[in-house]
Amino acid sequence: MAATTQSDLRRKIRYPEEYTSTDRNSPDAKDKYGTMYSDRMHSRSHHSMEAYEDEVEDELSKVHSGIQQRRLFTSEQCTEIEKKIDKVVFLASKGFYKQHTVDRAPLRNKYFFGEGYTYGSQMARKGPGNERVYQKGEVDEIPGWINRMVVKPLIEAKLIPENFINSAVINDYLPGGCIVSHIDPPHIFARPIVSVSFYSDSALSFGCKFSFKPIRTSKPVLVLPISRGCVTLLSGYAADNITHCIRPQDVVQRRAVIILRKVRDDAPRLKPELPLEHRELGSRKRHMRKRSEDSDSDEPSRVVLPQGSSSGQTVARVSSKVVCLSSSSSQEKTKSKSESSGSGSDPDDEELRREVRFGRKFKADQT
Ligand SMILES: O=C(O)CCC(=O)C(=O)O
Repeated sequence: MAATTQSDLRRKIRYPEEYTSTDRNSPDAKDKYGTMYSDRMHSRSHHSMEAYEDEVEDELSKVHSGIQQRRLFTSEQCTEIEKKIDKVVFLASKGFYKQHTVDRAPLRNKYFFGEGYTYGSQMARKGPGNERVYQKGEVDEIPGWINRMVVKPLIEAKLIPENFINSAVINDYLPGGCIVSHIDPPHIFARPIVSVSFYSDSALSFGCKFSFKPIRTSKPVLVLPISRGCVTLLSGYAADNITHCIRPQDVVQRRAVIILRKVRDDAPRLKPELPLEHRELGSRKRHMRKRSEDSDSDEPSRVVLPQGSSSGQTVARVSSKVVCLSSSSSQEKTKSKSESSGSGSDPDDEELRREVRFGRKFKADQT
């Protein structure tokens, strides 16, 4: 899907004026989005062009070799899954998930299921390699519908092995929402990184630098269309040696993605939460630390790419995932009011129980 061939690329680098397509899904969609190559080309003398073309081709083919895409879900299936996502959003808005399940920001919310981890301004120690997985049970279980409606078809299509996925994250973006350039921490997540897109089409950009106030992005190495219902798998170079991001300009309508990953068995975990009697003090301390961390949240924590991974671009010392277009100090964490779901209980039943509880509470609030 959407892969530009090598000979296309060579011609395109040499004669960019021939490529004026505006169709996002055409092989020439990169012209519309604008990649870094057209800019770099203009500053090259003719004799260095050949070497440059080789360099470009080499990096692009390495990125492409780590990307697999499949249109797996029909529009009707997407609609059913989108209704389930709406339900998650509704339940979260009523405070029925655990604290670490929900991470809110003005233009994108995240819902962690199965496993959750610290990233961006939540990290006690910033920097790549310092991300930590929460203790088991600190986020809600993967809802039954995600396993049935999303994971199962991926297993049946032989895109992932059975029992591989133990973490599901829903990102829900409003127009202009984004995820800054990052590499999914390799000490936390096994490869491939699997994602399925919903509600609207967008684009995943590779090798792009963000700057803030106002938010801007440099031209990416590759802009990969990700359409509604499409599955994207990242592994190898595309997952480990080049960053990926969602640029604000590529979210023009509400969009959601379900990211399915395997948290490695040896992924480092945070220490268990303080015992209940110390929680109040502990959570106040956490809150205070977070606010002071947030004061520098314009300068997000950094991920350093392996050397030489960005084909001559100032090697992307790129931001790890942070909230875009606003300081994360305004993030409002939803405090869970739900009881913890008993281990081994069916997550769908738990979901239903929550709704019943909510219905009762709602009635009580009305009277
Ligand atoms: O929205 C997407 O498709 C990508 C999101 C992503 O890379 C992430 O949340 O780690």
